[in-house]
Amino acid sequence: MEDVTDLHREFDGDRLPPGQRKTTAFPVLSKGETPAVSREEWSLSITGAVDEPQTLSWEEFRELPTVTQRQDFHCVTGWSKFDCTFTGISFPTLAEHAGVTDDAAHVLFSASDGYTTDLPLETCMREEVLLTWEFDGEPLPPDHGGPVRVVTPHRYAYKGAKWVDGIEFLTEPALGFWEKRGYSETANPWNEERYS
Ligand SMILES: Nc1nc2c(c(=O)[nH]1)N[C@H]1C(S)=C(S)[C@@H](COP(=O)(O)O)O[C@H]1N2
Ligand SMILES: [Mo]
Repeated sequence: MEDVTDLHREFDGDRLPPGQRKTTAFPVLSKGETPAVSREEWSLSITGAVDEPQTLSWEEFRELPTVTQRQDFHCVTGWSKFDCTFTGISFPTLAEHAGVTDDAAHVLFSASDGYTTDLPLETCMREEVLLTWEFDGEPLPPDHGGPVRVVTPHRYAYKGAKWVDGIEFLTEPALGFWEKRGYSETANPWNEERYS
């Protein structure tokens, strides 16, 4: 298993980012109800600045190479959970499969509850940005984003869309659900980029 719990070094920070407290619980933070989506019903649409827009079924998605990583999880409301084990497909693997075009600069993730979040493409093109379906060896629980969610251990967790069902490659930045409501577009926990 890959261990990426040391990525804080890249940001010259402690493992526990400033203003965070460690929790062993895994709180649920959702803007609304947990949507009921089975693996069979789930699909992922990939659109925008790509060679060929496509929609992957669960089976097609699962044909891509997978990784298992140990990661930390930092919520902007102030809690951090260490040593989460996630299995999934890395964002660079997915981007390569999609054939991202040269003019792509941002990525807008969307989810079945209407949630959206945006990140620069280069912030997504990291091996630790995962589309994950397994937490600590078990199927990802619905409340935590199952069947498939995104995790962004180098950014506050609101950058990781639970119940992800769409990835749009953009040539310009966009504002997602929390970014429209004053949360940071960059969201680096080691710089305490909480609000914009
Ligand atoms: N689709 C969707 N993704 C989401 C959210 C949401 O409301 N809807 N909340 C975000 C926020 S603010 C956080 S902190 C994390 C929480 O993940 P958890 O509920 O698994 O702890 O999911 C993020 N992803
Ligand atoms: Mo959050």
